[in-house]
Formats: sequence, C-alpha cells, structure tokens
Amino acid sequence: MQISKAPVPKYLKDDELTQECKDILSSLPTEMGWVASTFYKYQGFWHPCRHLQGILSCQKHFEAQDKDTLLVTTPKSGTTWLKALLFTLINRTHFHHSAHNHPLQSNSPHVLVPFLEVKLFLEHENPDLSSFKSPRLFSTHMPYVSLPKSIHDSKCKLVYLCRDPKDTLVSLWFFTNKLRLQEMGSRSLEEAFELFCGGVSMYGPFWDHVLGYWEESLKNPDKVFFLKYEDMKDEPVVHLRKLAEFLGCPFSSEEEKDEVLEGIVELCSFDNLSNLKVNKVGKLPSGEDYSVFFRKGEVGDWKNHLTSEMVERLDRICKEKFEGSGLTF
Ligand code: PAP
Repeated sequence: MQISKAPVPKYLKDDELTQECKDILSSLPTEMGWVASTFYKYQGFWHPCRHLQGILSCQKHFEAQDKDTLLVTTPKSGTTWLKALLFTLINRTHFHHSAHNHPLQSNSPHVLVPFLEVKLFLEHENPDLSSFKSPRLFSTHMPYVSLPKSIHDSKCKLVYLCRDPKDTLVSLWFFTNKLRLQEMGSRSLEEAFELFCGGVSMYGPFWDHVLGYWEESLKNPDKVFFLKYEDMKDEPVVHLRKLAEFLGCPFSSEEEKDEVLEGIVELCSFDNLSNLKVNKVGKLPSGEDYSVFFRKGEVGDWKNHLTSEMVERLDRICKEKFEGSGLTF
C-alpha cells in the first residue's frame, strides 16, 4: 500500500522567489537550516530564503510613519505574547480588554500584528498597507543592521524583546522540530545546540541580534525600548506601564484605579491565550498551526533539557559576547 505524503506547507516552499532574490542568494554563504534545508548569510545574519525575500522587499518598499510602533524580537522570545499585549495596549480605547468580542478572542496575535518580512512583504513585494489605521503596529525579527532606512529616518518607535539564550534555544528547538515534515526527521538537541553556539540559528547569531538593539537602546532610549522576557514575566504590570509611557499612551489614574493594567495582563497571559479555541484550532495562511506558538511559557525550562556541559559552554560564550556591554542574562 502506498502511503501518501502530507502536502508541503507554504512556509517550506521556495518556488515563488523573485529573480532578484535568487540572484542574491547565489552569492551568499550558506549553512544547514533548522526547518528548510539551507540558511543564507545576509548582512551578517542567517535566514531561510523565504525570509530573505521578505527582508529585501521590506528594505526596498516599507515606508515607516512617525506614529508607527514596531515590535522587534529574537525568535522564540515571547513575540506572540508581546504582540497581544501591545495590540491590547494601543487599541484599548476601541476594545476594552474584558469585552467578549475583543479581537484577541477570535484572532491569533500574529494576525492582529503581522510580521513585515515574514508576512506582509513576503506575500507581496510592495503591499498596500492603507487598511492599517494609524497608529500602526507591525512586528519583525530583522536585525538592527537590516531595518529599512525609513525606520531610522522616521520617529517611529521600536519595542525590542529578547530572552535568556538557553530558553530561546530550547524553545526554538521544539518549534522548528514541530515545523519539520515527518520525512525530514527531528533535529537532535545536540545538533541544534552546536548550530546555535556557532551563531547559526534563525536571525542569528543570537548575541549580535541582541547587541545591535541593546546598543541602540542606550544611545537612543526614546526610540528603542529594550525588554527581556524574564523581566516581563516577573513584573508584567510594571513593564506594561513603562511600555505605555514609552509609546506616549500612559494609563490614566482612572485606568490604574479600575485595574486596567491587571486586566490586560490577564487577557494576554499564557493560560488565557493558549486555551482560546482560536489558538487551539487555527492556522496561519503560511501553514503553521497557531498552537505551535504556545508551549510552556515559563522561565528556566532549559534546566529540563540542557546538560551541565551545554549550560557551561553557552554561558561562557554569552559571557564573552556580552562582556563590557552592561547586558547580562
Ligand atoms: P515567534 O518568535 O516564532 O513568533 P514566540 O512567540 O517568540 O515565537 O515564541 C513562543 C514562546 O513564547 C514559547 O515559549 P516556550 O517554547 O518556552 O514555551 C511560548 O510558549 C511562549 N509564549 C507564547 N505566548 C505566551 C504568553 N502569553 N506568555 C508567556 N509566554 C508565551
């Protein structure tokens, strides 16, 4: 009996690349990919070819506006969570967090806050963004050096989120194995660890990504807000308040009294979002189940997966890379 293979999901297809992208790809260094077979090094960072195509189009065509907010994250640092929080924060006068028809009740945070290079500028080379009402909210994983020029030239604000590299690695390992087709087999943690330590991970090297935004946040604190997953987990209300001030939409004393901050944090909590029907059964047009963006949502899960040798080695690499920067994990 012949067993029929599952259709290849869109996120693994590279047959829609532009000629320009194909030409650039042929000149770039390559490495083993985590989901698709190959990574390409562009402007110092590793990408599968589809992401690269989105980056190139975005660099060419994205026109940032002064009132835009851009959520920038290292993959698996809590993007889904911050998308939900920022959307709810910025749109709180239109949608009360406790409303039964709040958009998060029926939409993935990834639909409400689309990625520039992995969605909008990947699906269309120059997408029509006129349906996005100001203040617009987008997201990206692009490293600082690859941001489109209009982002630097405008007064738009960047919220940057990263996470302890050990938890980032473990989360990325689980996530990418879920996205691999059965016939590709799973990647072992040992293999993933080696790649990560060598800087070869989605939008890696991890430390270069983080340092790019960290340094910019020190130079330009009104432009870049730097946040860690662990700090947000520890004191979500405190950091949500700071985010609102940074974005120029501080909570009023009335809102503080009505516990709006606590309500938003609750709406966007891992337990609440991961249990919503939409996030259990929905799927992105590119083929990823919404549920792959929710796993444990905890700090320190690396303790359950990494050996003490792995921890020692990754800690040592990070100590060297972040030395003198003032940043620790
Ligand atoms: P992305 O970068 O591919 O969009 P991202 O959302 O950053 O993914 O990563 C998912 C991680 O955030 C998962 O971590 P874990 O593997 O360690 O569990 C996921 O569980 C976690 N996450 C998703 N939603 C929330 C949330 N509301 N609160 C806290 N963590 C969350």
